[in-house]
This record gives sequence, structure tokens and C-alpha cells, in this order.
Amino acid sequence: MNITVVGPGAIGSLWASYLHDAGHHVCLWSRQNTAALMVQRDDHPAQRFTNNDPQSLLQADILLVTLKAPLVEQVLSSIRQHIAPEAIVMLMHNGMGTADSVKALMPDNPLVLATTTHGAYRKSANHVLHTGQGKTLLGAANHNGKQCGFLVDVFNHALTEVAWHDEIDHALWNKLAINCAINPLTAIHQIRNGELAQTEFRDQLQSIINEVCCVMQAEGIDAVEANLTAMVDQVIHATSNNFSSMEQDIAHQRTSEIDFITGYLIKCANKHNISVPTNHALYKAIKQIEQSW
Ligand code: KPL
Repeated sequence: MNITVVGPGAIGSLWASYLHDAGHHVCLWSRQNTAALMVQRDDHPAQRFTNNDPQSLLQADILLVTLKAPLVEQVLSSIRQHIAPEAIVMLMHNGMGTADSVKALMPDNPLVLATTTHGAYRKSANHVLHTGQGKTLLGAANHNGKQCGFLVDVFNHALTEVAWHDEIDHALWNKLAINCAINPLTAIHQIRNGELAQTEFRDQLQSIINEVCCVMQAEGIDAVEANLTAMVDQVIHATSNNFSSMEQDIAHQRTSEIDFITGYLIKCANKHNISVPTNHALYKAIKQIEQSW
């Protein structure tokens, strides 16, 4: 298939490389202004990808959009004229809330949402490391997206394990719960994920999870606080040596995904008149840091 990866950061480069190895014709669309980009995955020979070619974009059967959430609307608006109306658009990023703007922008394109637990680390601009095996879930976000179950085979063939989720929102909410718990706290304190296991963070974490759980239930998600707590603890443990993406964004003075993680939670909480003071305080703290730059 013709696949264009829009926003080849760590996860995007990883998928580009595996999809290329699986025999697909993969191109990139990136902020780098060169006609080609080299990507090396782990110790494999570097692969050459066409970059920012409008003709290739027009021929894409699938757009794998791995941009960070705050960039999705802006970048897709800027390239919309080069996207065929039948091209499948797949969003894969932390946080929620971008699907509505993409639906408004490209109402006819099949829209698929994805969440992955694969670990990827960009050692340098052209070198990506696959740091942890994970699972990828795909699901439809609009009517045309429901016809895209075959993508499971396409993506599974490149990088297992991939599954289709009929209620992808449930999976995205569970990931949002993890990100609400881990990302702002590690960013504010500039600590590794594992440090959240210290007793000093226990009450705050519990309060974050309790608020997220109430909002999830109001959104019709079958959430149980004890299960969310166990899931967050498991991720803190499994990624204890990692710095979260928000910790890294704040450390490098880059705009974080807070509006699409805690910000999205707060929007939903407001809709249901649920008060979420702990998450609100974390949201404000991150915004204050970003505004101080
Ligand atoms: O998704 C993550 C992130 O850093 O954004 C977690 C799961 C917290 C791993 O670090």
C-alpha cells in the first residue's frame, strides 16, 4: 500500500521503518525541508524515504498521523489539498480531542484512531530505537472508518500485536487516565516515572485517578477506580526508568500535550458538572511553567 507517515517522530519513524520492511511504499511528511530522509531502526541498515512530496501524499492509501496532538489540526489543514478524499486517516498520539477537528476538516475520509504501547526512542534525528514491545489497538472514529478492519492485517504484518477495538474510545480513555496520572506530575517535578511510586505521591495519584474515574463513568465508560489504580501502578513500574513525554517537553521548553490530556479531562468534567480540583491544579501548574518561558 502507499502509506505516508505524517510527523515521523519516534513512534512515526518506528512504524515507517517496519511498514517499509513489510513491503509497503512508505513516504514521510515532516517539518524538515528535504526531499528525502534517512531512518535507521536499531542496528538495521538505514532506509531512505521520500519526504514532503505532494504527489506521493495525493497517492497515499493511508495517512498515519503520528504528530503530537497540538499539531494535528494545524498540519492537516495545511496539507489537506494534497489528501485524496478516500485516503484513510489514522491518528496515533497521546491524549484525546483531535478527532472532532479532523472530522470537520475531512468529513469523507475514513478516520481511524490508534493507541500503542510500543516503546520508541529517537536517539538522533535519523536513528530510532525500538525500546519496548507493545500492543496497538485500532478503531473507527466515523462511519467510513468502520470499513477499515483490514488494517489490522496490514499493521500486524509489519509490527505485532495489533487488534481492532469496537469501542476505541474506551481504550483511549484508559490511556488518558495513565497520562493524566503520570505526565503532569513527572513534568512538574522533573522526575522519572518510577519516582511516582514513592509514598509522597500516593494521595495525589489516588485523587487524580478518582477524578478521572468519575469523568469516565459520566462519559459512559465502564471504569473501576481500583482497576485504573492497578493499571497506573503497572505502567509506573514498567516504565520506571523513563522520562514521560511531558517531562521531556517541559525540560526542553516545548509546548506540552496538557490541553489534550488533563485539559481534555477538564473539558469533559465541565460538561458533566463534575469537579476535578486535583487535575485542575496540575493543569494550571503546567500552563504556568509554559507561560514563564
Ligand atoms: O505515554 C507515556 C508518556 O510518556 O507520554 C507514558 C505511558 C506515561 C510512558 O512514559
